[in-house]
Amino acid sequence: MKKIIITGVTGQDGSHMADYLLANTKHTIIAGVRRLSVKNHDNIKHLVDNPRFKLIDLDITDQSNVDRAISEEKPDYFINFAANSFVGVSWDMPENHMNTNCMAVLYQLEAIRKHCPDCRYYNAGSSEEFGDVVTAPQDETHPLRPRSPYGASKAAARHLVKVWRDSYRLYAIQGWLFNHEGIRRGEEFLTRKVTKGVAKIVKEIRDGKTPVPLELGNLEAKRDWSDAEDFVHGIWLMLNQDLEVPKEYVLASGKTYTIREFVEAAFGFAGFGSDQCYWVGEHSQSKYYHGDQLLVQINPKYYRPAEVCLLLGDPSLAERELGWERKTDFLGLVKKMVDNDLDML
Ligand code: NDP
Ligand code: GDR
Repeated sequence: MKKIIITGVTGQDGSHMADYLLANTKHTIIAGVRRLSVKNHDNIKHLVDNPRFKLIDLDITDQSNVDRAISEEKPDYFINFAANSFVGVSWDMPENHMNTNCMAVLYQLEAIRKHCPDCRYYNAGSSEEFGDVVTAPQDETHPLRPRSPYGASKAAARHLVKVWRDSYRLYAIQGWLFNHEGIRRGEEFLTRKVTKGVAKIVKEIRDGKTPVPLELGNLEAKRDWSDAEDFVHGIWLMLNQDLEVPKEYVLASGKTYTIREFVEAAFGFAGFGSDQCYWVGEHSQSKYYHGDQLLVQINPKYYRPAEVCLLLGDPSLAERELGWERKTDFLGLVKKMVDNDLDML
């Protein structure tokens, strides 16, 4: 039985990883949470009575806190999902992104080097590191060309992980994960904002009210979306390679869709079929109607200072070398999220 520290357990990936490891291994999960005035433990409330699930206070931006947690627990694995993960806000708080997504990684690597150098370490890397892409699909050889302070913070962390891996022979890796979503996705991210928005419009119409249209930004960006539950398995495979020097992999679906296509699919699963709906106008003037009901309009405040226009990952190396597979495709993911948000009405 091994000890696994997971950070970011109140978020989407950390909570799915805790579920996955409790169900599929006998290991103990040490779940790092930061203290907040109002607890936001919804994603882990089903785990708190599990004797293999222990909560500890862990703010990853506090070096002494990180050092103490690692020296006291001496974990066999450390999985770092904690981050300021919202790209859109990273221009407004770049220092926060650098501190949380990059400096905090340095604190973790140093503490592991000092206290438990055999610990296997994973940091959550991102397709946002590829940014202004030069080839499609993007694989492990694509250059790092971030377009946001968030992407830059993750790219900088990647270099730190490599330097600590090469210099101290740590089992330290950072996969490149393309967008992954699900019913625990934060409500400000595009997919969940849309599926919650669709459910809200369904309710307003059901209650005989005029629906308040959903407001979005750039509809033309393309993303490679998968189900987060498929990804935690891939991360665990990455952490358990039978190699002295571990490799880093891309996890993605290999398919890409525009924001507009996500919106159409989400409304479609709520009964607003594309045969009854239509777009009017272009770019910032785009509007989506069902009959004379306005469903979606653009609010320029959701445009970003610089956009990643196309993300399309090539997961073939992970499939071939790790034996990684996905269960849910794009439409399955959209349906699952819409059904969940309709059920919550
Ligand atoms: P979420 O935003 O859902 O979760 C982020 C987590 O980080 C939350 O639990 C949050 O805690 C925690 N956190 C933030 N700051 C701190 C801090 N200072 N100390 C301790 N914990 C902190 O992100 P996801 O689950 O979606 O993503 C997980 C990781 O994967 C992130 O690093 C993200 O950047 C990366 N990633 C995600 C992708 C995706 O599509 N989901 C794709 C590629 C990479 P709290 O609840 O207290 O706010
Ligand atoms: P992303 O996710 O930036 O890809 O980062 P997000 O869902 O925020 O944006 C996806 C795309 O949708 C466009 N968009 C909007 N986005 C939001 N949030 N809100 C809107 O109203 C809106 N309208 C259009 C965006 O411009 C963008 O093109 C996610 C995060 O999980 C990161 O942590 C992770 O590293 C990357 O995925 C891979």
